[in-house]
Amino acid sequence: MNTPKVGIIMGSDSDLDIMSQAATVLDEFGVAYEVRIISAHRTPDVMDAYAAEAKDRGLQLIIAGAGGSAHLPGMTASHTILPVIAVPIKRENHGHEAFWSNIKMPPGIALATMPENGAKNAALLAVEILALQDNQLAKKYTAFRQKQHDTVLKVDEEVSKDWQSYLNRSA
Ligand code: RP5
Repeated sequence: MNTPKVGIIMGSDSDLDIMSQAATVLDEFGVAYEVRIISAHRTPDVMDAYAAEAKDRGLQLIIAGAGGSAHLPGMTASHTILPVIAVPIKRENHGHEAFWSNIKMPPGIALATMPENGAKNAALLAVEILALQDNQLAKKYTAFRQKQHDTVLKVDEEVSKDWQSYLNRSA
């Protein structure tokens, strides 16, 4: 098993359905990661130790997801010099409190806040950062971007020819 480069952490197992999307993306790119449930308010001691030891254990960055007042991403960032990417968790019965909590990180501690439930983009940003020093990963990521590009061209070709047929076929 490769040493994890990315730590995917979240405040509760109730976040796992969303945060697992980051793990799936990292799997696609062959990036080693670990997944942990670490709560800023229920296990603050574990959060402190995890963040403080992360770099020495070989992690290169952390993706942190939390809902509610969502302290986990910002507090984790304050205990490590690794880049921390925040995923504000938003459920239907939530407001936008987690997003605002994360995006409003005061100056001095950087936190890269994604859109609400943006676990996939969190993983893509992680890949971009890791690819700066990993040519193989950079090639895979470039191929991924090219594939997305080509998919849009193909869809555009079909829609521009006959959008009604396209719409009916997709329905
Ligand atoms: C946050 O509170 C967690 O990140 C989760 O999004 C939310 C609710 O947690 P549970 O009550 O479902 O454990 O700390």
